[in-house]
Amino acid sequence: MASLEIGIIGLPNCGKTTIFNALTGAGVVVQPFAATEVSVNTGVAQVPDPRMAPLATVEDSQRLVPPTVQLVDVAGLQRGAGRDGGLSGEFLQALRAADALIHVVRTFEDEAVFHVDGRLDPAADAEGVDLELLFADGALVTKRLERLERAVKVGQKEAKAEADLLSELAVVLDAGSPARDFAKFKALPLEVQTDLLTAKPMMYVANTSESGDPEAVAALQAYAGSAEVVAVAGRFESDLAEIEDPEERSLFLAEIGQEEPSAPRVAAAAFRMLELITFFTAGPKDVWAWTIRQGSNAVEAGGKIHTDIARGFIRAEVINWQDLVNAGSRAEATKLGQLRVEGKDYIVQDGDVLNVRFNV
Ligand SMILES: Nc1nc2c(ncn2[C@@H]2O[C@H](COP(=O)(O)OP(=O)(O)OP(=O)(O)O)[C@@H](O)[C@H]2O)c(=O)[nH]1
Ligand SMILES: [Mg+2]
Repeated sequence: MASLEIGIIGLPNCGKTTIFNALTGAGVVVQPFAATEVSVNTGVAQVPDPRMAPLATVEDSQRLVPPTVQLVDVAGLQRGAGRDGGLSGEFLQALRAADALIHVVRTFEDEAVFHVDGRLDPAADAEGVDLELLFADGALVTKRLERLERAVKVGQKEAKAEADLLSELAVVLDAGSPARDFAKFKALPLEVQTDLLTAKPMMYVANTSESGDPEAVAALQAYAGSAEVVAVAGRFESDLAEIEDPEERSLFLAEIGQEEPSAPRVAAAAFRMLELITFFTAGPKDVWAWTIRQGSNAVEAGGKIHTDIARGFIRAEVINWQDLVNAGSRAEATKLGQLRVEGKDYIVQDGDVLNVRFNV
């Protein structure tokens, strides 16, 4: 899997670029007005993992290599933008390439910041954007059906089969359900599966004031149902990202009662929705965090590190990161019987520290 790509969507001026900056520390200029032109910021966010530092202490490692996620920040989704094939090409392309979406919803109150509807209603805002995504998918299905029409008329079986599927999907979308709820989704052509925006895993980020806006966040969660909602004090944290001194940062964070920046919480939620887990390799050189799909076996995990490791896989020595940290050293953990030897079929667990033996 190439580097994970997450698209950031939301109404104009809800704070997408601010959240992007908070998560990437990229320092992209934010606009106090609703920008209408399409612009796409791309940045790489390191995903700090609090398990890495204690591992580095045990292994006396010189550096930490956290996983990274590519974030794509697009201009605000205007109401009606998804209708009549309205979403512009660059915008759609950027979103369709994404593996998942972060939907930013404004919960902060600030008279000085323009809101497209002049009022604060997080659930309605979220629903409005979700509707535009549905419209965009509806337009995609319609276009594809039109293109298939001729082939269907002359009796091409494959075209007919796809057209039937698409017509069923159109009914689902018209009823207001996302494409991910379509029972026959997996039967759709692959490129359709990836292009459908409402099929992408999506989580919400509430862009809050420093107070955390508990009521507005609860309202958004009520709308979001089982989807995750993570609250981030966007402006505060994007200012925080510019402070370099760690001690000063801690003091700043303590002001809003947080121990650490929100990036790890957002990342953890994103990993959950994408069904990804993290395993580690650790030694004197570095502690490295690797991201793999839930349910991957030891060979697949090894392949993530290097293709040679998958090819020449012999066995993996495995220990849970907490057990290793508690034991204080590999030698001690071995004495305690916590270091296991596993074969190819071992299903790697989140938080495993792996040492893969292989020959080439
Ligand atoms: N008070 C307050 N203002 C914020 C917060 N987050 C963003 N803003 C302000 O809201 C305005 C818009 O923020 P952006 O991050 O540019 O919003 P955007 O969603 O990227 O906007 P477009 O790209 O134009 O759609 C800026 O003036 C920000 O400073 C916040 O948490 N609190
Ligand atoms: Mg922006």
